[in-house]
Amino acid sequence: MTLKLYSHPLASFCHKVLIAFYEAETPFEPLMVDLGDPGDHARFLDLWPVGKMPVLRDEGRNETIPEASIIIEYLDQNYPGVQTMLPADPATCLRARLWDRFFDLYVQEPMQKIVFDSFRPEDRKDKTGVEAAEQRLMQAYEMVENHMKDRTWAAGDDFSIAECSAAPALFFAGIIVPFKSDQSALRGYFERLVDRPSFRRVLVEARPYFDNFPFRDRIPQQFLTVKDA
Ligand SMILES: N[C@@H](CCC(=O)N[C@@H](CS)C(=O)NCC(=O)O)C(=O)O
Repeated sequence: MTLKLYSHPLASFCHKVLIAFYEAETPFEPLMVDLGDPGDHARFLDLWPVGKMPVLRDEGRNETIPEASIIIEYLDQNYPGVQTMLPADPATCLRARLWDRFFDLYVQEPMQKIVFDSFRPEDRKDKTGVEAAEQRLMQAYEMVENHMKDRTWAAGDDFSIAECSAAPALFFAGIIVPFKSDQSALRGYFERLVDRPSFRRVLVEARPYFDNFPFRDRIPQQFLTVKDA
């Protein structure tokens, strides 16, 4: 297998790339990285000293590609499958890339901040930082609500890199800071994401690891029994 994806089934940034692989139906070999295991961690740092997953290793082209968005673009350029994630039309592509950045920076990052803070001992907790992250999530939800009022997908008519980012970001963030009951466009968008077979598959693969998620008790029942489409 020429494409190896260093990843973990519970990691939200890995979900983003897995969705792109499943949409494109591109074959690859998933290599699970346990950052809690010192040996695994050291080997992973050799590959990408930043130490963040996912990382793609393309043996055929002798390339190592980090960063989820860049991996998705690399796959589109070099291994286009049945569904491309970067729209061909430049204006639509720019919009897709904007919403990809939006979901990474303003949903994934604050969500990660809250998750990582939950692992800290009581006397090292960053209450102010967590409150700011919660505010950022609520602001982001309202922006998605306004943007998605008359849209199916964030950048246009087709599922794109924006949805690869949106699905895991909204999944984990929505568990921690729930969407408001009147945010119907956001809720509808999230339901479409969850119905997408590529993301359903990702959730099925993540389910055995849900116990490692610190907000496990808040995961809605529907996701504890999620099945492949
Ligand atoms: N900017 C990176 C972020 C990746 C990221 O934060 N990955 C998490 C897993 S979802 C990770 O590896 N965390 C380990 C750490 O921060 O030590 C990307 O887009 O790929």
